Amino acid sequence: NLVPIGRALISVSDKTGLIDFARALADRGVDLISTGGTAAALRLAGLAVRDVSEVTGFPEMMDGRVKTLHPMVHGGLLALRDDDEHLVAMAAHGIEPIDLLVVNLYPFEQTVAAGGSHADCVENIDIGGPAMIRAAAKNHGFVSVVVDPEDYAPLLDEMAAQDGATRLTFRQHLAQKAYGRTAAYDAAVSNWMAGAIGETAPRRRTFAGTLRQTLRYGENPHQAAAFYTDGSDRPGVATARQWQGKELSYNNINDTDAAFELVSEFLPGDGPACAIIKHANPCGVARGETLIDAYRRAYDCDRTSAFGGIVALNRPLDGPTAEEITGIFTEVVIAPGADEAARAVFAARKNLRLLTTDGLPNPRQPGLAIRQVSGGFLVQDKDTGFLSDGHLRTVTRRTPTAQELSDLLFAWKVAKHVKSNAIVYVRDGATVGVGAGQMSRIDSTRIAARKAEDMAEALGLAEPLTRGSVVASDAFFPFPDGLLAAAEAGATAVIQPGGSMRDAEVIAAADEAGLAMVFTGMRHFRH
Ligand code: 93A
Repeated sequence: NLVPIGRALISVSDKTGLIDFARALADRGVDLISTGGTAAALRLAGLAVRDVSEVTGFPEMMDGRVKTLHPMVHGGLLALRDDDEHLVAMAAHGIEPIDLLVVNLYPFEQTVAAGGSHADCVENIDIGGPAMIRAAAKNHGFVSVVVDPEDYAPLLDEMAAQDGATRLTFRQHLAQKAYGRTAAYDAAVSNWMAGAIGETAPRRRTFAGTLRQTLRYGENPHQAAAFYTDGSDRPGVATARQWQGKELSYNNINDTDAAFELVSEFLPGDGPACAIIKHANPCGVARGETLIDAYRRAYDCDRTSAFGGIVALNRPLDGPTAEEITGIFTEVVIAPGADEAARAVFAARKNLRLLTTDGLPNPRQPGLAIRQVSGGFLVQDKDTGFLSDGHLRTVTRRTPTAQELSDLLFAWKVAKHVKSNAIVYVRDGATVGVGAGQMSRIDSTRIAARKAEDMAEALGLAEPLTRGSVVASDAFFPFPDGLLAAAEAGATAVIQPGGSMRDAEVIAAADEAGLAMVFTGMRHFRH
């Protein structure tokens, strides 16, 4: 199954590493064929190369739309070298075997990401490249196909070890990767077209990603895992720069994403904000006069859970906040930047992972949320539901005060990012109790209140911080009991979607307890 490489067709848009690679092939005596731009680059570097037009007997035409789509190319890629009929056909038509195909495609994804015009995007849909890649990959019994400059060095190593040839297993791995690339490419084209024709609903979507990194393990050490990007270039964990610390784990990536998406609900105009996440749920979220103030107030919601947490900030990390964060063990810090003083503080903490992004993701930008079930995928629009106080309807006799209203809106934003059933108590722009992921709403209400009691004890306060707080519920209270439990914990105002069969009972209970309650008419389930 060893196949020596005698001839290579190289046609690449991304010319990274091209010259060194092609020179190494030429030094091994490999005959080089190339398309226009690639051939020009190789010649400029002093390498001998034949134009593909010489091989096909046709000029590249129609703005390059037709350059390699020819039987002289595809015959050379597809012919079975051990099939007599194929060999006869090759001889009859003067088709030379191509043993190595090196292609990377027109930069379609980059053109879309850069906001290219419709015509530009269309012109960057590569046709000849994928056709050759698929042909070469099909014929992996004889042909090696390289679609990624990162595979140049491994291919040269393989050739060095195999005396200028490649083994079948090596070619199989290349072919498997090649089909993944063409699938992801066509998925990007299809999804761009969906947007272009206004088909934005989660119907008719194609799913494929590009491997960003393999992970040491998944949620548990016995699970293998990897991280794929979807090419959307949204500021976040997929595009962040990691300055220091160990490689991110599967759970780190999941939690960092949850943290950053949550803190991004607080636009820079809302002032500094901080979210601390554990197991994909917030254990503290706060606004502050300064960033360090926001961090301290978020930390004070649940100091126990914050240990080993993920910290996300809505503005660049500064030195004093960095110093404060190092007071406890933290897994990851993510922020839209970090100044030199902050980086110097963290440099002494080798294990702390620092990630920075170019700005915050826009929480209202539409997108898809995908989850797997056995046998399929569930796809829905991302929850970009957004509320302003204009949407609120006061349903109780008492109207919330301005301070209560501000805290209610804060609590609502946080509740959107808490696993259901979600209950969030907030006081003065900081969470003071979070109840997450319970199967009954009343349990979430009680757990959040009890955690606030524990914190009051730890901080040496006379009473829990839920006294004089407001509370948000991600979905309606089905019975008055949850609402009454919140009132008992000291909440004075409530925000919830409303819409229960028993709304009238719940409203009456609120009036009885002197609570102000607003309905949002919108639910934020998150499972
Ligand atoms: O326009 S194409 O779809 N038609 C083709 O026949 C064709 N053959 C190769 N694009 C085609 N290619 C692509 O050209 C390759 O996939 C590669 O990305 C690019 C290299 O062009 P150049 O060598 O002129 O820079």
